[in-house]
Amino acid sequence: MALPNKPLGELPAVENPEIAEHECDILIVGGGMAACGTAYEIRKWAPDAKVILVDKASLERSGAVAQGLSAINTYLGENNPADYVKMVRNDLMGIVREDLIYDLGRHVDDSVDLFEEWGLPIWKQKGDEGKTLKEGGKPVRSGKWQIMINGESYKCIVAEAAKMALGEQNIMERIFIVKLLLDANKPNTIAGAVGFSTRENKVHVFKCKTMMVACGGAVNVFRPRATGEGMGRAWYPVWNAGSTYTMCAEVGAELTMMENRFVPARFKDGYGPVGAWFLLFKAKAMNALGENYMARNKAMLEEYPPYGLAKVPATCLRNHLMLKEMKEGRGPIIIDTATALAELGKNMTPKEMKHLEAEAWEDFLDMSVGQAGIWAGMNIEPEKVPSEIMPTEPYLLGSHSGCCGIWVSGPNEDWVPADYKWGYNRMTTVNGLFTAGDGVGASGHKFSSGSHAEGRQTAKMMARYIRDNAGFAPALKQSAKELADEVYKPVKIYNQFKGASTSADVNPNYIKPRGFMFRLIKTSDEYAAGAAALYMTSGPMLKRCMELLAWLREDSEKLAAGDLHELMRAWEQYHRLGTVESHVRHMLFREETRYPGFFYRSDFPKVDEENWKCFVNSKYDPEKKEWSVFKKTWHQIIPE
Ligand code: SFD
Ligand code: AMP
Repeated sequence: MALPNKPLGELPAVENPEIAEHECDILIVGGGMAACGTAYEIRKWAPDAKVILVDKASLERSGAVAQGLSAINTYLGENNPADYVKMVRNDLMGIVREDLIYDLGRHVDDSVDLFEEWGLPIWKQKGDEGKTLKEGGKPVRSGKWQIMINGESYKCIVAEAAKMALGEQNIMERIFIVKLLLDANKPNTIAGAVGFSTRENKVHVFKCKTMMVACGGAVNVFRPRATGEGMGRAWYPVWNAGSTYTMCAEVGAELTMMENRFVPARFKDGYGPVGAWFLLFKAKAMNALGENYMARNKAMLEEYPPYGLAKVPATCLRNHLMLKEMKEGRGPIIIDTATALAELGKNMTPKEMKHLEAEAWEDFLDMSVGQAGIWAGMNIEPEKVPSEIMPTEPYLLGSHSGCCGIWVSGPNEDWVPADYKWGYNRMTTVNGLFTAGDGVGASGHKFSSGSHAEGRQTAKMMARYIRDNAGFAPALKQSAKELADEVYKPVKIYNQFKGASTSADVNPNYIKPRGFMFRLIKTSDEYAAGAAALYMTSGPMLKRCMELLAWLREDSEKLAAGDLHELMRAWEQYHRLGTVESHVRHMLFREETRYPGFFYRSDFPKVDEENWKCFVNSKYDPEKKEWSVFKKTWHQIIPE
């Protein structure tokens, strides 16, 4: 049910929007890789259930894969799931949920086979062109786990399959979900959600028996390196605003490893990913003196056994070595694209060489078009001129090379430790509430394919959940009108006070989302180890950060919105705030530096395996309105 594009200009918000109420068995919140996986799979397990999918954007181009991708980063192929667990464990400095990772590893390839069946072109080795993966065609691997694709239309392809499986009439686009709703009678049980249309003055209230929330990770939660107009450019999708973490936490879902973050090394300013350059094109990074800093600073890796000593040292440690160069004034950091292409092209004909250069451009044209724009604008021919790379601002996510997120049940199988499972695979600690992709914590390196596969896994479990709870009739605590008033509160505040000053954006009685955003990202950047602080913080800095965030939370009651776009921005900022608070709360609790290169605690500068080889979890009590943060036991399942 796509709504038409809006006309030029923003759509004014009215004080009393229309209210629409919907009832369904299964609600899917989000329309990204994970949600499309659920939508595709659900009919198989629950053919008669009423299912609704709600996306804040348009399914065809929403979420992290909006621009497309050049690689599928998780395809096991000839590898086995136990080795996949070992790789993820090492990359995330030891503390991961091995049950979830193993479970994902044994299912992910099936999603990749489907993508190919639906029309996604997957590169094949010479001689195997025309053969699908399923038929034994050998993919072109950029790395041990990654395969190359022509992926500009990746999301369109995956979305189309989801739409066809679920039926377009069950897909509601451009509806921003603001909060989840607990059942009025059954404690700790999900019963619905409320959101609003970004295209018409309409609040939507949903009642459901079970729900899957996959609204991606959190972007623009730290002051970005990009400024001014460039602020629209970030590496991860700017639209994903921590909705997953904040909304699930607010209904009492336990969070895990929210102290974790991802600071990717990226091509400077355009945020072009580096994977294909390092892995496929075999490029080397170096300091301004032309030295390979991974070799120069090798001894630093030895300080972090076993994570630094693996064949591929953990991603944060690779950053750690790069940051040393930057801190000591040996920047800019350069990726030597010219030498890499020359080496690869040594035995190539001019025609083959041209093809190689085209692939270098396509890597960005397929997934990060702004980077290609920067190359063009700065006269950078990668076969002639090197490029700068840099560590970006931090991102919070659970599906790429980070692992913050929600604590979920693992598979209900014998080999899974008892405290890792409570019945339904990927269900949070709230009954009936599931998550996947960036939502699932302590289980990174799923990427696009793994997120889709995980979404599919939740489908099967949600079908079982509604079967097991057939008598459950969800009931909401608030009326639809009360919920609509809450969602439209920023509009009422704006209308009430807009006459108090000559500028719509500056007012003694309210704060606009843009101003709110600047306060939030300045605070996280300066106090919670952002790029400006070279990713350094300490206990006192984090405590101060929490004080400043508490004042911002007070002011979140006064967010004001004059139009529908601003109303979405207001709630996005609210979701970002909750996510940053969780991040800082966890950073403060974990008294060690578990991820050097992602952030440092000056008061606890080393990894402390003795005291901190455990999860940090937190939980909000929606009744008492109190947070608790605590340690949770880590289990090793796969031997070294
Ligand atoms: O190059 C609401 N990713 C890569 N994965 C790969 O497999 N290969 C790559 O090459 C990858 N790289 C990469 C990647 C991402 C990006 C942005 C770039 C490069 C530039 C990672 C994957 O894309 C990622 O792991 C998955 O997409 C995660 O899936 P999921 O489903 O957890 O999140 P999503 O796809 O972003 O979808 C989120 C959805 O939620 C909606 N939404 N809906 C309603 N209400 C709200 N409040 C909402 N908030 C958000 C969104 O609209 C969206 O539909 S590389 O770097 O390595
Ligand atoms: P990226 O483009 O940085 O998002 O990375 C894509 C994939 O390549 C991910 O699986 C990364 O873990 C991997 N990767 C990126 N850089 C390196 C590197 N220098 N060495 C090994 N793996 C890498």
